[in-house]
Parts: sequence; structure tokens; C-alpha cells
Amino acid sequence: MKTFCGYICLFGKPNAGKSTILNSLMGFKLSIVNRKAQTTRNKILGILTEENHQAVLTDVPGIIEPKYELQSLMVKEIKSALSDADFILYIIDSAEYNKDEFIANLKLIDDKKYAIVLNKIDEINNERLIEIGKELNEIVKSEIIPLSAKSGFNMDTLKKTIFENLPESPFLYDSESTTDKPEKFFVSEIIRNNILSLFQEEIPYSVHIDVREFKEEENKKDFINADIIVERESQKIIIIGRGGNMIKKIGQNSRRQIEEFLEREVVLKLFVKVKSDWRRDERYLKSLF
Ligand SMILES: Nc1nc2c(ncn2[C@@H]2O[C@H](COP(=O)(O)OP(=O)(O)OP(=O)(O)O)[C@@H](O)[C@H]2O)c(=O)[nH]1
Ligand SMILES: [Mg+2]
Repeated sequence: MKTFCGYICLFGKPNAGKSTILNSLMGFKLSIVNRKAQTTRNKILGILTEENHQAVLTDVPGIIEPKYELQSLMVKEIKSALSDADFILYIIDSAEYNKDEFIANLKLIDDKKYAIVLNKIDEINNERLIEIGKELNEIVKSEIIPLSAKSGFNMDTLKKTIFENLPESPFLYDSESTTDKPEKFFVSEIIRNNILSLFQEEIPYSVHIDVREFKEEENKKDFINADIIVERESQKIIIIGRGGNMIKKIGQNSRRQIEEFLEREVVLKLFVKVKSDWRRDERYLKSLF
């Protein structure tokens, strides 16, 4: 039997809904989603296999002008995913659509095969949707898929487009795999997402999670030991909170979600550590990416 397999890159601005779309296609929460922009930092693979088709979906950070080393590495993640891609989904938040910006980002992908995904159409009215559609039709010849990842509207069309654009190729992953990242990665992402949700301004962007220990023992709960790395002593105090109330909340919420993800019970120990200016420390970042 012929098989079809290839890399599909989810590309777009921060907050466009790339990770939400990946999760919806996969049918479970693989990539963290947050209403704050710049949620995704690393390239995440979701492997979707149906019969003789395998789509390797890459969720990447939103496209930005890098201002510090961490962001430069995030842009590198995007560029490597784009160059590997057989097909690109250019994802747009329809409520935030802007023609000039659309054209500027299109330049990064216009040598590749792509489709335009107009996400969050639940946030605009029909007249606006038609207006955007007309404008896009004047700029590109590619397929345009209006959808709402949140409600699931038109996700089936998107899936069909993805499978139709896979090149003929042997499978790259075995058909049971759903991702390339180890469980440890998802544990750190869940903890980071709770910090993103609980704190404002700089804190979420100053945090890195280092899962130092992840022990699976027979007849015992998994033991997870993770460091929350921040850039300054003052941030450490905020993360710990009055009488430890914030770190306790982070721990409780994360443990619950980790257990949901792993489908088994865990013991989670969190420590807050300061590593000054880690976001600009090239050597440290290299060890993370
Ligand atoms: N109303 C509405 N909101 C959506 C839809 N899809 C995603 N969102 C919301 O948009 C926000 C951003 O979603 P993400 O999936 O994290 O966006 P992203 O493109 O991965 O963002 P980065 O990782 O920061 O680049 C979240 O609050 C989502 O719940 C949609 O179809 N409709
Ligand atoms: Mg994301």
C-alpha cells in the first residue's frame, strides 16, 4: 500500500491559536495554551496517523522580532521548522487580522506550499469574515480555511487539507507515537503554564523549568523534582508568595494536571532558584535547546 507522510508546520503570530489547533487535531492537550502571547518556546511535534497517512505537525513559537537571546533561539526554532516543512498552515487570528502584517509574514513562507487558516472566526461577524476572505483572495491563490479551534468548527476541513498535502513517503514515526518529546518535557511545560496563568508582566517570561529528577518506581507514585529558575531574587520572593502560598498553588495545580496527562499519580517537589539573566546567557540557553 502507498503511504503518505510529511512535516506540516503551524506558523503564525503569537496568540494566533497554533497550539490550540495542534491540540484539537491531536485530540488531547499536547502543547500548552495560554491567553498570554509567546507561550510556546520550543518546537513541539504532534504525530497524527490515520491508516496510510501520517502528518508530523510542528507547533512553533509565534513569529516575533527577537529582543534577547531566548527569543533569537525561538526564531531559530521557527526557521528550522519552516525549512523542514512539506506544507505550512499560516494561522491568523481573524479578530486581529491586518493586511500589511499578513503580507510581511507571508514573505517568510511564500516559496513553500501553504494554506491560510483563519482562526477564531467565533470572534468576528460574517461581514467581516467575507471582507477578510476577499482581501486574502486578492493576495494569495492558496486555500483559505475559516475555522474556530475553540468550538471545533471546520476542523474536519483542516484535517482533510493536511492529509491531502502529504507527499508520498514511508512513515517517519511508528504509527503508535504521538510526539517526539519525553514525558519530562510535558511536565516542565505544565508547571510553566501554571506560572504563566498565575503571574503578570515579566515573571512568566523570566521563568524556566528544569525537571531534575523524574523517577518511576514500581508500586509507588512517580517522584518528580523540579527547579523553577528565575532571573532575580525579587522574582523568587514573588513566586514563593506570602508564607509560601503561591508556590503551594503552583504545586497543587501542576500536580493535578501532570497526573491527568500521565494518567498516574505523582509526588511533585518544587524549588525556586535564581540564575541571573539566564534569558541572555548564550551558554545556558544552548544547554536547554
Ligand atoms: N475565541 C477563540 N479563542 C481561541 C481560538 N483558538 C485559540 N484561542 C485562544 O487564543 C489564545 C492563544 O492560543 P494559543 O493556542 O496558546 O496560541 P499560540 O498561537 O500557540 O500562541 P504562542 O504559543 O504564544 O505563539 C488562548 O487563550 C486560546 O484559548 C478560537 O478559535 N476562538
Ligand atoms: Mg503556542
